[in-house]
Amino acid sequence: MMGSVGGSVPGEQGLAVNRGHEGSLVFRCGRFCLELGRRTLVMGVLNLTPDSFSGDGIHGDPGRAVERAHELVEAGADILDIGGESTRPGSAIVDADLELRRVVPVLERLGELSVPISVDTRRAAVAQAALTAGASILNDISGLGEGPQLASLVAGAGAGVVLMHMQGTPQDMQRDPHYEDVVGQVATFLAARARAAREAGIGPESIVLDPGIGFGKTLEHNLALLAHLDALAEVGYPVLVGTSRKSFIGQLTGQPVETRLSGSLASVAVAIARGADIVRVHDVRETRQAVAVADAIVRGAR
Ligand code: HH2
Repeated sequence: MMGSVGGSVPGEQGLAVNRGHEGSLVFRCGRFCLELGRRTLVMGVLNLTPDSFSGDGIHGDPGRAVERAHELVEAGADILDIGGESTRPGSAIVDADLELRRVVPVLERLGELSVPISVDTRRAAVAQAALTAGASILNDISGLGEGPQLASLVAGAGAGVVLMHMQGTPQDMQRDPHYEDVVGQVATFLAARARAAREAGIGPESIVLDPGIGFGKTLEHNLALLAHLDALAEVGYPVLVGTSRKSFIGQLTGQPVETRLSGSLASVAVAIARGADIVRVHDVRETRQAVAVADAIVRGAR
């Protein structure tokens, strides 16, 4: 949590995004106001699933999940992202009841953490229960694309939202992803979703954009989005990137998911150099080290 924020700069289509002194921004989410810009924030992933692609899911043991949440905060997570549904390519669709049973008991046991918790869901029932149980951010891989209810929930709770781009659905998104201009199309889509979020009453300082690495994208699409992340930052909102252990790293290195840490750290460093404000990762402690070095070079942060 931070103190004062300063003036404002023009953002997408004349929207003003408040920026603090020395180019910093803020992300307002529930009772938290996170400072961005001076250093990169690390979002630690806590999957409450049996089938997450990274193999790190904790399933059916809320006590162990709470322990893991504390470990991630101890390792330096600035935000915890909790999800009860795997969205890896071809994953099984989970019904809202099951997702609720996975997520809510853990949130209730976590109580008031020192960092904001985000809930990774596309379902209004899950978002509502999670925001009531203590979550401060909705991380929506559909970019609030599954009906107007989600946006009103976020606005009503004063929560933050991560709007992610995805082409297709997790079930079919990797079949034949196609773009004329992936960077332009993703930026245009996210600008439109941010506009819709604001029209629904979500404040500009509560919106973060995410290109959705691996969500309906080929290797070339992912590389173009990371290389041109600055185009997304120009939309006028903070940018979050999730590259951790993803298959494009396997495609480039030949490594299986359990040994993609080095490749993941390289992608984090480049994402920071290209304008990422928040990185979503499984390996928080190791990422903090990469972020400290990248931030010192890119932002002059010590
Ligand atoms: N990636 C995953 C899930 N949620 N949310 C955002 N905003 N950005 C991402 O890149 C992103 C995300 C996939 O990673 P993971 O949660 O580890 O896998 P799974 O969906 O298989 O549980």
